[in-house]
Amino acid sequence: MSPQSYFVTTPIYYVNAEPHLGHAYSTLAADILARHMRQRGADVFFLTGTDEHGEPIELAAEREGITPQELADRNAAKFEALMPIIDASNDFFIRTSDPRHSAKVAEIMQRVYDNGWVNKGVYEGWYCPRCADFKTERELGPGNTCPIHEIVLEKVREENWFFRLSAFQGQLEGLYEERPDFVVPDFRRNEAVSFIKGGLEDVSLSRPTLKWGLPLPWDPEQRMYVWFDALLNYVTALTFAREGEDLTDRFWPATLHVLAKDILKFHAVIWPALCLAADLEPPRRMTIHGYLLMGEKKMSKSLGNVLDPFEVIERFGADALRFYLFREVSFGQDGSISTAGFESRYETELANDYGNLASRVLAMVERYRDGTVPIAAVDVTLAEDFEGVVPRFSELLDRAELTQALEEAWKLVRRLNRFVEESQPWVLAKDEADPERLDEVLYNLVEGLRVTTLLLVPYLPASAETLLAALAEPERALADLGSRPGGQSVERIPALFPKIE
Ligand code: ME8
Repeated sequence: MSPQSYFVTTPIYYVNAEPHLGHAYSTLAADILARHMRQRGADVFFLTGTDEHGEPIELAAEREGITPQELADRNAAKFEALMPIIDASNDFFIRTSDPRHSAKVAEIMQRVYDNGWVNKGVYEGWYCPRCADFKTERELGPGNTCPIHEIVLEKVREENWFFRLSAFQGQLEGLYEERPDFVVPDFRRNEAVSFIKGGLEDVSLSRPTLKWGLPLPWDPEQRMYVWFDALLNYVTALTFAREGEDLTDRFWPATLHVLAKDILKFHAVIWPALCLAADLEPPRRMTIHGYLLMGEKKMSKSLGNVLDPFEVIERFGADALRFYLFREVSFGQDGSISTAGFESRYETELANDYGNLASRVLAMVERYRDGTVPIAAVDVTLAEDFEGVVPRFSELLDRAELTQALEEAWKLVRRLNRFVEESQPWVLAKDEADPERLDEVLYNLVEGLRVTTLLLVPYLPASAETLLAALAEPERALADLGSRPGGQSVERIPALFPKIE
């Protein structure tokens, strides 16, 4: 396949609190896609970072008696440190308090203003300081509460600048008609479309009372509503991520934004309109995932109930966490996670199905063939089950079906285990009753393990590297069963996923 550019992003996370597993989840989804696309030879740029302005940060800093910048510095460092720990291969980490970002935002917003997409007006409505978002009457919970944070909201009335979102109604409807996969999965697309069809209102672009925000270039008394500053990160980052280089032409429009359903409206409605208003091409696509749930409630900084990714990784390793999250929770849906569920999948799937398979195969090649993989033919029945897996797997990931793609790979893991049981190499090895069949079985096991592990690289990057090195595999591109003839020397390795004590 010819190299092509692939720009994938995560939401930039608020620095009013520390990173939790929910943030790791979105980042890992983007990482899996980025790693997979690199294997396919694409020119990949993977962006993540932190959203550092706005009232939630201002309020959190005030509670702690420090400045917003101090709070931002402290927590942004924790988000940045999370990336290597979860093995995220991001190409850049943007911080919106970076002056290079601010300068670019001012330039773009001035263009929006000059193009005539901004109005002055009076805003009256329900504002949630934790969401940094206004709620419509329809959205309010009982007793005028925020449906997400369950806090009582105040009605505010203030002079604001407005972004003329309503003017983009027709263009947005047209965009959704032209591009059926602009938002996936479909049920999220339908939500966005029905929101648009319900009639768009202009949105508040600035707040006079906000202190911790970027000044509007044409009215510096007013501070920019954080969402405009935040959404623009996806384009500003490209202008300064590489010293002395502007990556915009190479990577914009973004191939894929990864985000959860909580910020669908901002990305699927406001963001494409803002792009149009700023003479930018809208992104190609976005994939909306659900929430990781612990005991039925959304796991969040505000509601507590946080599972610490640092702790999980310390015990089980990043690969195990990556695997569990995308195996247990069907990507796109909400799903519950638990320590018990985690341990059970670790034992049965990672340690037994995969780790044990790898150990057995390597051990048998060493014992029966002195560590050299026999040169033999592809087993016909095994070939049937591997047939077409590379395009099938790739197509699933093209649609951001991360759980289904993992299942495709795991079917092969299970198939290889059945192949061991059916062919019983230890019986064939007795007195070398049928040395050719033993050659064939060992060759096919190594080959199957190689092909499957190449698929698993994005999910289990560290373990896959270890195993591919042991299999003397120099390539990382996806491969078909039988594409390598055998003859290489393999090495035994310690258990990839040791049993939990
Ligand atoms: O909304 N399950 O930042 P944020 C799954 N700064 N994903 C979760 C999650 C959970 N329980 N909790 C959080 C913001 N996430 C804005 C975004 S983008 C231009 C600005 C993930 O810190 C998920 O991706 O509240 C969600 O959309 C995001 O974190 C919200 O992060």
